[in-house]
Amino acid sequence: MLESLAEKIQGALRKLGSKGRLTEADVKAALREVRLALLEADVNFKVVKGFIERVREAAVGEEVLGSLTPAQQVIKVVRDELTRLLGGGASRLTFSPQPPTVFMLVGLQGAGKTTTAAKLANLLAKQGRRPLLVAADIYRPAAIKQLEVLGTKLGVPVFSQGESYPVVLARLATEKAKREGLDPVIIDTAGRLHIDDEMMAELERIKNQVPPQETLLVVDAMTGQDAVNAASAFHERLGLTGVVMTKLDGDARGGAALSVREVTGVPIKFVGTGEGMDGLEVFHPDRLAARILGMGDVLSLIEKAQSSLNEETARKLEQKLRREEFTLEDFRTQLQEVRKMGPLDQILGHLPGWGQMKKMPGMQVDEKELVKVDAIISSMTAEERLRPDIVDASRRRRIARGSGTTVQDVNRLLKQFNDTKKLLKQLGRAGKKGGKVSLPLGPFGI
Ligand SMILES: Nc1nc2c(ncn2[C@@H]2O[C@H](COP(=O)(O)OP(=O)(O)OP(=O)(O)O)[C@@H](O)[C@H]2O)c(=O)[nH]1
Ligand SMILES: [Mg+2]
Repeated sequence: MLESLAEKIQGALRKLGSKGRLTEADVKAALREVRLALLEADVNFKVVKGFIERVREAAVGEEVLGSLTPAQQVIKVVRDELTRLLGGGASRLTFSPQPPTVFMLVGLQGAGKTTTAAKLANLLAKQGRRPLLVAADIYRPAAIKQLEVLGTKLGVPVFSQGESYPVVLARLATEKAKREGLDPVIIDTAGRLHIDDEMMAELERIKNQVPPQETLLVVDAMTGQDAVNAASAFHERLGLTGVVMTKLDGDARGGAALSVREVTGVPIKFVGTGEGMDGLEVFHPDRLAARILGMGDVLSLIEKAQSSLNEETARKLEQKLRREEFTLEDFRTQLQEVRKMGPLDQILGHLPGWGQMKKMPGMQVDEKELVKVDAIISSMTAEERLRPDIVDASRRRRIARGSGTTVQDVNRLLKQFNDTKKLLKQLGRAGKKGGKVSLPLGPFGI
């Protein structure tokens, strides 16, 4: 996510770290590079100007320059300002005190409305709600079908009525939801290539008829400042309550994500991080800021793990860890669970310093490795899986032959297993201390 921007900003700030005392000129030089990085990432130039101004003011204050760890202080200032720019704290969805709550998704063609509607339903269903999806994009029959397919896959009901007017459809859907205790109602609307009056007028009519608790604009992060312009236009006409920034998993430069809140005042509430139904995350400005600065986003990683890990499996795993009975069989189950979370590279992207780490030799993530691991564990006897310490040299040779791998592969797996065991033990211990996991926070050590 926003890798190139992150790399450049980290590069600029790392230079400060190599100096003892900082002068005002050092700070200015670093900020010039940060400014360039932001502009290259297509952040709105006014936003960049204001941002750099605020950071400069805070960073050349006497406290920073005179302090013992001036580089860290500057990084902290940048992090705080970046967090503020991105909206401060996380902005949650509002639910109506009188159900059903209605969320309306709007946006330009191909931004990801239909996918986001389904992902949102999935997320809320996992939290125990009973959403109803509404196919209000009646202009393309394929659009209704698309939502129905996704709904069926997720086991979420989809309300559609062929070509009934969207306004009528929205009303009927809300009535149905009320009758059947479904909540929230998530309306997927039609997109247009450009902002046109007809589309806005229809969305306004739906809005007045229902009215929704949240009018969420779905924008494609890959479209840069166009996304910000679209947000301004939609907000002016409809009064948006939130933005969903999709396709941040791709090579979006970040300009849209970093500008939209400051330009429109509308908070980003969710980010889309993949085409799959789990690719939607609550947006946390502080965490994205930390990630851009290479401090990692361990909290999001843990949340993702928690929502993907089967609760029962997680509980069992924890018990085993506590009793120190974690075996290779568990290791394999855990690997399978991890694979459910999504592409490995994306998962690891949450880790502090991963951007740097993955360039190091031997750190490339290879999904094929996981298949090998599976084969190796399958070639072990039940006893060996329970007690890997009995796997001596001759057993290693047998296992390698049986799994079509090499002894080195088997050695590596056993080492990984031991490392994981250690890491999990640490996490388990930290988890018990009020849920705060204290991992080293990245290359700057803040
Ligand atoms: N990589 C990635 N792809 C996404 C994401 N969100 C949506 N997409 C993809 O973007 C494409 C368009 O998504 P749709 O949900 O159909 O977009 P839409 O806004 O409903 O489009 P229209 O109904 O034509 O206006 C699809 O191929 C989705 O899989 C995301 O967060 N990441
Ligand atoms: Mg659609």
